[in-house]
Formats: sequence, structure tokens, C-alpha cells
Amino acid sequence: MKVLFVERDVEYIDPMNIQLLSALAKQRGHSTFLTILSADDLDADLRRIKPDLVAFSAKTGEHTTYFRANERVKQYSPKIFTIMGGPHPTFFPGLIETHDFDAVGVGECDEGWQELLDALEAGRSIDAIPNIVTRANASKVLRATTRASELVQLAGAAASVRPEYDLEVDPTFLRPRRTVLDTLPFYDRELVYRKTHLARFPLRSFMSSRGCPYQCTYCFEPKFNVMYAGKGPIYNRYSVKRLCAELAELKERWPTQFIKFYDDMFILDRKVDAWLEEFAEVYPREVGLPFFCLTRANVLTRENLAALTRAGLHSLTMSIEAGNEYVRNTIVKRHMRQQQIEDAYTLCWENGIVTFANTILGIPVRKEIMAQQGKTAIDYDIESLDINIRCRVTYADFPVLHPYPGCELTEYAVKHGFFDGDFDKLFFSYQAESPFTCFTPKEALMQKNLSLLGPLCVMFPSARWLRNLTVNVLMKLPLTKLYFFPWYLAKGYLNIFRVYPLKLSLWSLARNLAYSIQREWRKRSPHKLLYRKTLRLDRPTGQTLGGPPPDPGS
Ligand code: B12
Ligand code: SF4
Repeated sequence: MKVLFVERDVEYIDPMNIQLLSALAKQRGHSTFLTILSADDLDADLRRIKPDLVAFSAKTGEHTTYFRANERVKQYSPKIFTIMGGPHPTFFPGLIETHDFDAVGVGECDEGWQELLDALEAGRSIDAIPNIVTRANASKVLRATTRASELVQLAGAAASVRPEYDLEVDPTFLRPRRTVLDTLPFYDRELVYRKTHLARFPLRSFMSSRGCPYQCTYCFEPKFNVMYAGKGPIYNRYSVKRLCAELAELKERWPTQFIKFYDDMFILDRKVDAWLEEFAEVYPREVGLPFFCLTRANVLTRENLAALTRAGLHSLTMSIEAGNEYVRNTIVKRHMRQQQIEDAYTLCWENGIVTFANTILGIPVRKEIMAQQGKTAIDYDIESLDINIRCRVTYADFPVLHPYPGCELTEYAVKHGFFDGDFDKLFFSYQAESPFTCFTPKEALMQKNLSLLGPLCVMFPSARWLRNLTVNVLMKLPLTKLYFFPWYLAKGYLNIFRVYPLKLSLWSLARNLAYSIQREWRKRSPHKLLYRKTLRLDRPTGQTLGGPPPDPGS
């Protein structure tokens, strides 16, 4: 079978989802192809490749782009089998009934995907493959969840919730979690590298584990854990031997200077467990490349940091998410004390480990609580800036909160009337303006500006004047477009010289700057297209969440 993956855009992180699915398809003898909507012509690719199946992997926000791409595929030939998988359809499998896909993949699909391809090729029925929802099996494997509409009624919101939001998969239709990752094939990087800049860009991503047991309310993992309750351990990991074999081969085949481990939690334990002990011994010998990984401040200790450093750790991320204790522990449920965060960052500072921190701006707090605490919405964001400065974070990123399906924080936002519950209006990036209705235009402006100026203030922690100038003056001015440029330069410098230090030629550096500046601009401009595409499928939606529809006359 000829399988065509359709991807919205390729930046600097390997699209590991389609790289793995492509490898799984090839393992069964199918051939795979890739169309990148920002660079390729989908119609021309359909004519040239004549695929039997087109596959989309969707995160919420980019799903509408794939809806449009799917329409194009079906217009070209209704006989082409189309399927959407990934986080968005995992939460909204009911879209099989409202959109013209032939199947939807829910949750982990490694086996389901292979079984589907084999069945299609052999002409067998595909209606009893766990994790694969079809129009024929939907009535049996999906069940009603009245949650979304109930919430909207509670909020008194006028927006209609799409019918697909009211269906969820019956967990008995899901396979148990995959506990053995070692038998998975190596990612098919060739699929992407043969036609993109990533072939030459020496930063490579990999996930050494799946799963996370924490409860953060803005993240999809807690909901995923509910769906998978009783279906095996939450956290599953490659053996060190298998992981190093894949990375060593990768290093042989493609110019590679740095590994970015993208696991939700690269280390889960405050102790140095057997896996980490072995990793610290084997990875430097078999792979020997500096790396970046993610964990949490409450998990980091002197001991596990020493083991990571022995292995070659260069940079580490521990999300802060909010400076204010109430926002951090009650609203977003990070369950972390300020002292723990500061101690973990000090530990990194003392050991020369470069740090990256995510901190979310625009987390809505109820009016009564703000009144009790004597704070305005923007005061919480300023507290978040200050904790980053105190922690001497090397690169502090400040995205603006966006509500994603299945998350407790989204329910909170709907319940309190901050958001109307319509995910189809969501922009593909959370670097854009807040989608919540509870912020005034002035507050939304300050959040956007702080998101751009914050990293600069944190970059120079002793320049108190810069922080004060930002908070008292710059943040309030309508100069967001201007602030983009110093932010972009700082981000480029911090990424390429500090967090993921790469040796790039001047030519390569210039080429990558030109490539990335357009994308960064676009992530912050929901209403603009800065780069040309042959087929304008990834045009932005006309409205971000919660806000009023655009005035047709303007
Ligand atoms: C790497 C990553 C990225 C990379 C993506 C690179 C790329 N082009 O793919 C980058 C950094 C660009 C990124 C960006 C964003 N991300 Co992100 N990201 C991840 C991360 C850490 C890993 C995803 C991954 O590759 N996993 C490895 C593969 C093998 O596993 P998988 O994707 O789960 O795929 C399996 C199944 O889902 C399924 N499957 C997946 N696709 C398909 C397709 C078909 C056809 C089938 C049958 C099955 C199937 O089968 C696979 C094998 O079992 C996840 C967190 C996580 N733990 O998954 C968040 C996550 C996917 N990201 C998320 C978000 C919110 C974003 C952003 C919107 C945030 C932002 N910055 O604005 C942006 C979106 C940008 C965009 N629209 O392009 C959310 C998505 C929530 C949602 N409801 O959609 C996640 C789940 C984080 C979270 N914990 O909440 N992200
Ligand atoms: S620790 Fe990270 S991956 Fe785990 S639930 Fe929280 S945000 Fe999600």
C-alpha cells in the first residue's frame, strides 16, 4: 500500500509521530511518502504518488488545517482511505461522524495502525481493530459524554458545541498500554530528512519513555491516564541498550551534534534508579553526545543531577508555570513549593547546567480570588516573571495559556465563562494572544508584550532596571511588533548558543534564521500568513477562542 502522511509544517523538532508510524508501515512492507503543506502542493502530490491511504496526525489547533486537507484529498478521489490520529482525535473520536475520514486512531496506535494497513491491503474488515474507530463501529465503541455541553450550559455560553465533542471512546476498545518499547522500529527519519532542512540540522529529537503520572490541569496526560486506567503501568521506557542503539545509528547516518530528549519526564525518581545508573554509564560510551531533557523541580536532586551530568547532560528544563502559589498549586496543580523550584534551579546553576523554563501567562483567576488577594490579572504574570529572574533561568519562555481538550483547566475556564468550549476556533500555536474572554484588550496586550520581553529580562537577571522598565512602561505600549525582533534575536542566541549549542557555518546560520523568523512571526500572528504556500490550506481560522467573531466590515 502507498501511504501518504500530510504534515502542516516542519520546524526544528523531528515529527516523531509520523516518523514512527512510517517505520511501522515500512516494517509491514508498505511504502510511505510525505507532503508538507507549507512547502508542497498537495494536489500535485496526490496526482504523482496516487496514495491508497492518507494519514494525518493532529494536535488541537492544527486539526482544522487537516480537516481542510482531508476535504481536498476526498475531492481528488473519494476512494482514497483517510485517517486522522494523535491527541486531537484521541479526545474527539466523534469527528468520524462529522468529517469525511474513513477512520480515526485513538490513543497509542502502534499495533492498531499496522493491523489496519494489513487488513486494508488484504481486503479484510477493519471494524474490529482496537483503537481504530470507523463509521461502522462508531455506534458500538463510542459513548456519549454530556460533559462538554453541560459545561457550556453552566457557563451560559451561546456557542454551539460541535456534536463530535460529546462522544468519547469506550476504554474497553483500547489496547493495554504498550509496556515494551524496545520492539518498536527505529524512527523513519528519512521520510522527513530527504525533503527538509532537518537532514543537515544537527539537533535530533527522541523520546526515551511514554507517560507521566502527574496531574497538571493544562496537560493532556491526566486525562490520558483516566482513559487508560487499569491498562498497564503509566510510565514505560526503552531499555538503555535499545535507546543507545537507535541513537548510535542515527549519529552514523546523519550529522548530529546534540540530542533533545523530549520525554514528558526523563527522570521520574529522586533516587538514582537502575535505569539512570546504566544510562550514565552506557550513553557516554555508545552515543557520547551532549543532551537536553525534561523533568520537574520536585524530582531533581544532587544525586540524580550528578548521574545525568556524568551521562553528558548539557541543559535541562523544569517548568515553573506560575510564580503565584495559588495559581501554581490550586489552579494548575503543579504541587510544588516556591522553595523547591528555587533550590532545583540553584542546583543547576551551581553545576553549570543550562536551564530552560516554561511559564504560562494569562492563567485566568476568578474575580473573587483576585479581590481577596488584592491583585490584578497582570500582577500574577509579573510574579511569574520575577520567579524566573530569581531562579536565574537561562532561557525563560512565556507562552500564553490556551485550553486543550480533556484538561481540567479547560473545564474550569468553561465553567467560569472564560471560554465557550469551541476548540475549532483555536489557533495552532499558544504563542498567540489569549483566547480567554476575561481579559481586557489592555491586559491581553500586556500579556503578549511580556511574553516577548520576559525572556530578555530573565536573560539579564541583575539588570533590575530592565525588569522595572518592562513592567512599568514597555509592557503597556502598543509596540508588540517591534518587541518581536529583540525577542527573536534573544531566542535564536539562547537556543543555538546556550540551550542546544550547535556549531553551524555562517551560511547555515543565516539560512536557518531566514527560515525560522517567518515561522516565529506567524505563531504570534493568528490573522496573518507570512510565507507562501502552493496550496493555502493552513490559513488561520478567523477567530481565536472565546473572542468575538471578526467584523465582516473591517
Ligand atoms: C514533540 C512534541 C511537539 C513538537 C511536535 C513536532 C511535530 N511536528 O510533530 C513541537 C515542539 C513542534 C510541538 C508543538 C506543539 N505542541 Co506538542 N508535543 C510534543 C510531545 C512532547 C511529543 C509528541 C510525540 O512526537 N510523541 C511521540 C509519538 C510516537 O507519539 P504520539 O505522538 O503520541 O503518537 C502515537 C499516538 O498518538 C498515535 N498517533 C499519532 N498520530 C497518529 C496518526 C495516525 C494516522 C494514527 C493512526 C495514529 C496516530 O499513534 C502514535 C504511536 O502510538 C507531546 C507530549 C506527549 N507526551 O505526547 C506534546 C503535545 C502533543 N503537544 C501539545 C501541544 C499543545 C503543542 C502546541 C499546540 C503548543 C504550542 N507551542 O503552541 C504546539 C503545536 C504546534 C503545531 N500545531 O504544530 C499537546 C497536544 C494537546 C492536544 N490536545 O492536541 C501535547 C500532547 C502536550 C501535552 N502534554 O498536553 N509539540
Ligand atoms: S509534569 Fe508535565 S507531562 Fe506531567 S502532567 Fe504535568 S505538564 Fe503534563
